[in-house]
Amino acid sequence: MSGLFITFEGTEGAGKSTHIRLLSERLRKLGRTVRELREPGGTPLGEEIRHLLKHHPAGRGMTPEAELLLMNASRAQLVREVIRPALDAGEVVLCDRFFDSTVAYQGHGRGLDLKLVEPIIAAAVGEMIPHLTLFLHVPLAVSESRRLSRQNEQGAPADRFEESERTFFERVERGFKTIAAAEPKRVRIVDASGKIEAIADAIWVHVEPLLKNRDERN
Ligand code: Z5A
Repeated sequence: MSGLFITFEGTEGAGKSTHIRLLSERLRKLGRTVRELREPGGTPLGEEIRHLLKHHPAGRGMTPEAELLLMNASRAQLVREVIRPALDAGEVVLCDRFFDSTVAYQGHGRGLDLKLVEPIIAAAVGEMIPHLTLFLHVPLAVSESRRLSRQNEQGAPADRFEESERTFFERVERGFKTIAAAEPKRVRIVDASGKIEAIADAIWVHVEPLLKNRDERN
Protein backbone atom coordinates (compact mmCIF):
# COMPACT_ATOMS: atom_id res chain seq x y z
CA MET A 1 0.00 0.00 0.00
CA SER A 2 1.42 3.37 -1.00
CA GLY A 3 -0.97 5.60 0.99
CA LEU A 4 -0.87 6.79 4.56
CA PHE A 5 -3.21 5.52 7.27
CA ILE A 6 -3.80 7.70 10.33
CA THR A 7 -6.29 6.99 13.09
CA PHE A 8 -7.63 9.33 15.76
CA GLU A 9 -8.51 8.01 19.20
CA GLY A 10 -9.64 9.36 22.55
CA THR A 11 -12.66 9.73 24.77
CA GLU A 12 -15.78 11.46 23.44
CA GLY A 13 -15.51 15.16 22.76
CA ALA A 14 -11.71 15.01 22.60
CA GLY A 15 -11.85 16.75 19.21
CA LYS A 16 -11.30 13.83 16.83
CA SER A 17 -13.88 14.97 14.25
CA THR A 18 -12.69 18.58 14.49
CA HIS A 19 -9.06 17.66 13.86
CA ILE A 20 -9.79 15.17 11.11
CA ARG A 21 -11.59 18.00 9.31
CA LEU A 22 -8.74 20.48 9.89
CA LEU A 23 -6.02 18.01 8.93
CA SER A 24 -7.81 16.99 5.75
CA GLU A 25 -8.23 20.67 4.75
CA ARG A 26 -4.50 21.15 5.27
CA LEU A 27 -3.62 18.04 3.30
CA ARG A 28 -5.99 18.87 0.44
CA LYS A 29 -4.41 22.31 0.13
CA LEU A 30 -1.11 20.47 -0.37
CA GLY A 31 -2.69 18.48 -3.20
CA ARG A 32 -3.24 15.21 -1.32
CA THR A 33 -6.24 12.99 -1.85
CA VAL A 34 -7.81 12.45 1.55
CA ARG A 35 -10.43 9.96 2.72
CA GLU A 36 -12.27 10.79 5.96
CA LEU A 37 -13.84 7.81 7.71
CA ARG A 38 -15.45 6.96 11.01
CA GLU A 39 -15.96 3.88 13.11
CA PRO A 40 -18.29 2.26 13.63
CA GLY A 41 -19.55 3.11 10.14
CA GLY A 42 -17.94 4.32 6.94
CA THR A 43 -19.77 1.89 4.63
CA PRO A 44 -23.52 1.38 4.04
CA LEU A 45 -23.39 -1.81 6.13
CA GLY A 46 -21.23 -0.15 8.79
CA GLU A 47 -23.60 2.81 9.11
CA GLU A 48 -26.50 0.41 9.77
CA ILE A 49 -24.41 -1.33 12.42
CA ARG A 50 -23.54 2.09 13.90
CA HIS A 51 -27.23 2.84 14.29
CA LEU A 52 -27.81 -0.51 16.01
CA LEU A 53 -24.90 0.10 18.36
CA LYS A 54 -25.79 3.65 19.29
CA HIS A 55 -29.49 4.36 18.96
CA HIS A 56 -31.67 1.38 18.01
CA PRO A 57 -34.03 0.26 20.81
CA ALA A 58 -33.00 -3.35 20.08
CA GLY A 59 -29.52 -2.43 21.31
CA ARG A 60 -30.71 -1.61 24.85
CA GLY A 61 -29.75 -4.93 26.40
CA MET A 62 -26.74 -5.53 24.19
CA THR A 63 -24.10 -7.75 25.77
CA PRO A 64 -20.42 -6.71 25.70
CA GLU A 65 -19.69 -9.72 23.48
CA ALA A 66 -22.35 -8.71 20.94
CA GLU A 67 -20.95 -5.15 21.02
CA LEU A 68 -17.45 -6.47 20.38
CA LEU A 69 -18.59 -8.51 17.38
CA LEU A 70 -20.70 -5.73 15.87
CA MET A 71 -17.84 -3.21 16.13
CA ASN A 72 -15.60 -5.67 14.32
CA ALA A 73 -18.20 -6.60 11.71
CA SER A 74 -18.35 -2.92 10.78
CA ARG A 75 -14.54 -2.77 10.78
CA ALA A 76 -14.06 -5.90 8.64
CA GLN A 77 -16.30 -4.34 5.99
CA LEU A 78 -14.61 -0.93 6.18
CA VAL A 79 -11.11 -2.37 5.84
CA ARG A 80 -11.93 -4.40 2.74
CA GLU A 81 -14.44 -2.12 1.04
CA VAL A 82 -12.75 1.23 1.63
CA ILE A 83 -9.47 1.43 3.56
CA ARG A 84 -7.42 -1.11 1.63
CA PRO A 85 -8.42 0.16 -1.85
CA ALA A 86 -7.87 3.79 -0.79
CA LEU A 87 -4.38 3.05 0.55
CA ASP A 88 -3.53 1.03 -2.55
CA ALA A 89 -4.50 4.10 -4.59
CA GLY A 90 -2.07 6.23 -2.57
CA GLU A 91 -4.66 8.20 -0.58
CA VAL A 92 -4.29 9.56 2.93
CA VAL A 93 -6.91 7.82 5.07
CA LEU A 94 -8.01 9.56 8.27
CA CYS A 95 -10.19 7.39 10.48
CA ASP A 96 -12.18 8.59 13.50
CA ARG A 97 -11.50 5.64 15.84
CA PHE A 98 -10.19 2.18 14.88
CA PHE A 99 -9.23 -0.98 16.76
CA ASP A 100 -7.67 0.81 19.75
CA SER A 101 -11.20 1.94 20.63
CA THR A 102 -12.25 -1.71 20.86
CA VAL A 103 -9.37 -2.49 23.22
CA ALA A 104 -10.19 0.61 25.32
CA TYR A 105 -14.03 0.38 25.34
CA GLN A 106 -14.88 -3.32 25.05
CA GLY A 107 -11.65 -4.53 26.71
CA HIS A 108 -10.83 -2.05 29.47
CA GLY A 109 -14.26 -0.36 29.67
CA ARG A 110 -16.63 -3.34 29.49
CA GLY A 111 -14.11 -5.68 31.08
CA LEU A 112 -13.85 -8.28 28.30
CA ASP A 113 -10.70 -10.39 28.45
CA LEU A 114 -8.13 -9.03 25.98
CA LYS A 115 -7.37 -12.65 25.02
CA LEU A 116 -10.91 -12.73 23.58
CA VAL A 117 -10.82 -9.21 22.11
CA GLU A 118 -7.49 -9.33 20.29
CA PRO A 119 -8.10 -12.30 17.93
CA ILE A 120 -11.44 -10.82 16.88
CA ILE A 121 -9.75 -7.51 16.09
CA ALA A 122 -7.07 -9.40 14.17
CA ALA A 123 -9.72 -11.15 12.05
CA ALA A 124 -11.34 -7.81 11.19
CA VAL A 125 -8.16 -5.83 10.58
CA GLY A 126 -5.72 -8.30 9.02
CA GLU A 127 -2.52 -6.48 8.10
CA MET A 128 -4.18 -3.05 8.13
CA ILE A 129 -2.28 -1.45 11.03
CA PRO A 130 -2.28 2.37 11.07
CA HIS A 131 1.02 4.12 10.31
CA LEU A 132 0.17 6.65 13.01
CA THR A 133 -2.44 6.85 15.76
CA LEU A 134 -3.10 10.16 17.45
CA PHE A 135 -4.54 9.76 20.92
CA LEU A 136 -6.21 13.09 21.64
CA HIS A 137 -6.21 13.39 25.38
CA VAL A 138 -8.49 15.61 27.46
CA PRO A 139 -9.41 15.23 31.13
CA LEU A 140 -12.77 13.49 31.55
CA ALA A 141 -14.37 16.66 32.93
CA VAL A 142 -13.54 18.45 29.65
CA SER A 143 -14.83 15.50 27.64
CA GLU A 144 -18.15 15.61 29.54
CA SER A 145 -18.63 19.36 29.31
CA ARG A 146 -17.94 19.38 25.54
CA ARG A 147 -20.48 16.61 25.05
CA LEU A 148 -23.09 18.41 27.14
CA SER A 149 -22.63 21.72 25.38
CA ARG A 150 -22.86 20.01 21.99
CA GLN A 151 -26.04 18.18 23.09
CA ASN A 152 -27.55 21.49 24.24
CA GLU A 153 -26.59 23.21 20.98
CA GLN A 154 -27.89 20.44 18.72
CA GLY A 155 -30.69 19.14 20.97
CA ALA A 156 -29.48 15.58 20.22
CA PRO A 157 -30.38 12.81 22.71
CA ALA A 158 -27.55 10.87 24.42
CA ASP A 159 -26.59 7.61 22.68
CA ARG A 160 -26.16 4.24 24.43
CA PHE A 161 -22.47 4.93 25.15
CA GLU A 162 -23.04 8.44 26.43
CA GLU A 163 -25.47 7.06 29.00
CA SER A 164 -22.67 5.03 30.64
CA GLU A 165 -21.45 5.95 34.09
CA ARG A 166 -18.30 7.93 34.77
CA THR A 167 -16.34 4.91 36.06
CA PHE A 168 -16.76 3.31 32.61
CA PHE A 169 -15.11 6.31 30.94
CA GLU A 170 -12.35 6.30 33.58
CA ARG A 171 -11.54 2.70 32.65
CA VAL A 172 -11.64 3.60 28.94
CA GLU A 173 -9.24 6.49 29.49
CA ARG A 174 -6.86 4.25 31.43
CA GLY A 175 -7.15 1.77 28.56
CA PHE A 176 -6.02 4.36 26.01
CA LYS A 177 -3.09 5.34 28.23
CA THR A 178 -2.05 1.69 28.53
CA ILE A 179 -2.20 1.27 24.74
CA ALA A 180 -0.14 4.43 24.18
CA ALA A 181 2.48 3.31 26.71
CA ALA A 182 2.75 -0.12 25.05
CA GLU A 183 3.14 1.22 21.49
CA PRO A 184 4.89 4.60 21.72
CA LYS A 185 6.10 4.47 18.13
CA ARG A 186 2.67 4.15 16.53
CA VAL A 187 0.52 5.88 19.16
CA ARG A 188 1.28 9.52 19.92
CA ILE A 189 -0.44 11.35 22.75
CA VAL A 190 -1.60 14.87 21.89
CA ASP A 191 -2.81 17.19 24.66
CA ALA A 192 -6.19 18.21 23.23
CA SER A 193 -7.37 20.48 26.02
CA GLY A 194 -6.00 23.79 24.68
CA LYS A 195 -6.83 26.00 21.70
CA ILE A 196 -7.93 24.22 18.52
CA GLU A 197 -5.24 25.92 16.33
CA ALA A 198 -2.42 24.92 18.72
CA ILE A 199 -3.65 21.31 18.80
CA ALA A 200 -3.82 21.25 14.99
CA ASP A 201 -0.18 22.39 14.87
CA ALA A 202 0.82 19.72 17.40
CA ILE A 203 -0.86 17.11 15.20
CA TRP A 204 0.96 18.41 12.12
CA VAL A 205 4.30 17.88 13.89
CA HIS A 206 3.53 14.15 13.87
CA VAL A 207 2.05 13.96 10.38
CA GLU A 208 4.51 16.01 8.31
CA PRO A 209 7.58 13.75 8.73
CA LEU A 210 5.52 10.68 7.88
CA LEU A 211 4.36 12.28 4.64
CA LYS A 212 7.92 13.21 3.70
CA ASN A 213 9.09 9.69 4.44
CA ARG A 214 6.37 8.17 2.28
CA ASP A 215 7.05 10.57 -0.59
CA GLU A 216 10.74 9.62 -0.55
CA ARG A 217 9.89 5.91 -0.60
CA ASN A 218 7.18 6.06 -3.31
N1 Z5A B 1 -16.77 2.60 20.14
C1 Z5A B 1 -16.50 1.44 20.85
O1 Z5A B 1 -17.03 1.25 21.94
N2 Z5A B 1 -15.67 0.52 20.30
C2 Z5A B 1 -15.11 0.67 19.08
O2 Z5A B 1 -14.37 -0.21 18.62
C3 Z5A B 1 -15.40 1.88 18.36
C4 Z5A B 1 -16.23 2.81 18.92
C5 Z5A B 1 -14.81 2.08 17.01
C6 Z5A B 1 -18.86 6.19 18.71
O3 Z5A B 1 -19.37 7.40 19.02
C7 Z5A B 1 -18.95 5.36 19.97
O4 Z5A B 1 -18.55 4.05 19.71
C8 Z5A B 1 -18.00 5.91 21.00
C9 Z5A B 1 -17.04 4.78 21.31
C10 Z5A B 1 -17.69 3.59 20.74
N3 Z5A B 1 -18.77 6.23 22.13
N4 Z5A B 1 -18.43 6.91 23.08
N5 Z5A B 1 -18.25 7.51 23.97
P1 Z5A B 1 -19.29 8.68 18.12
O5 Z5A B 1 -18.53 8.42 16.88
O6 Z5A B 1 -20.65 9.26 18.00
O7 Z5A B 1 -18.61 9.68 19.09
P2 Z5A B 1 -17.14 9.85 19.55
O8 Z5A B 1 -16.21 9.04 18.75
O9 Z5A B 1 -17.10 9.64 21.01
O10 Z5A B 1 -16.80 11.31 19.13
P3 Z5A B 1 -17.45 12.68 19.48
O11 Z5A B 1 -18.22 12.71 20.75
O12 Z5A B 1 -18.15 13.13 18.25
O13 Z5A B 1 -16.20 13.52 19.82
P4 Z5A B 1 -14.95 14.05 18.97
O14 Z5A B 1 -15.10 13.74 17.54
O15 Z5A B 1 -13.71 13.55 19.63
O16 Z5A B 1 -15.02 15.59 19.21
P5 Z5A B 1 -15.54 16.79 18.27
O17 Z5A B 1 -16.88 16.42 17.71
O18 Z5A B 1 -14.48 17.18 17.34
O19 Z5A B 1 -15.69 17.90 19.35
C11 Z5A B 1 -16.70 17.85 20.34
C12 Z5A B 1 -17.14 19.30 20.68
O20 Z5A B 1 -16.07 19.98 21.31
C13 Z5A B 1 -17.51 20.13 19.44
O21 Z5A B 1 -18.55 20.99 19.79
C14 Z5A B 1 -16.22 20.92 19.15
O22 Z5A B 1 -16.46 22.13 18.50
C15 Z5A B 1 -15.68 21.12 20.56
N6 Z5A B 1 -14.21 21.19 20.60
C16 Z5A B 1 -13.32 20.38 19.95
N7 Z5A B 1 -12.05 20.73 20.25
C17 Z5A B 1 -12.15 21.78 21.11
C18 Z5A B 1 -11.17 22.57 21.79
N8 Z5A B 1 -9.87 22.36 21.64
N9 Z5A B 1 -11.61 23.54 22.59
C19 Z5A B 1 -12.94 23.76 22.77
N10 Z5A B 1 -13.92 23.06 22.16
C20 Z5A B 1 -13.52 22.07 21.35
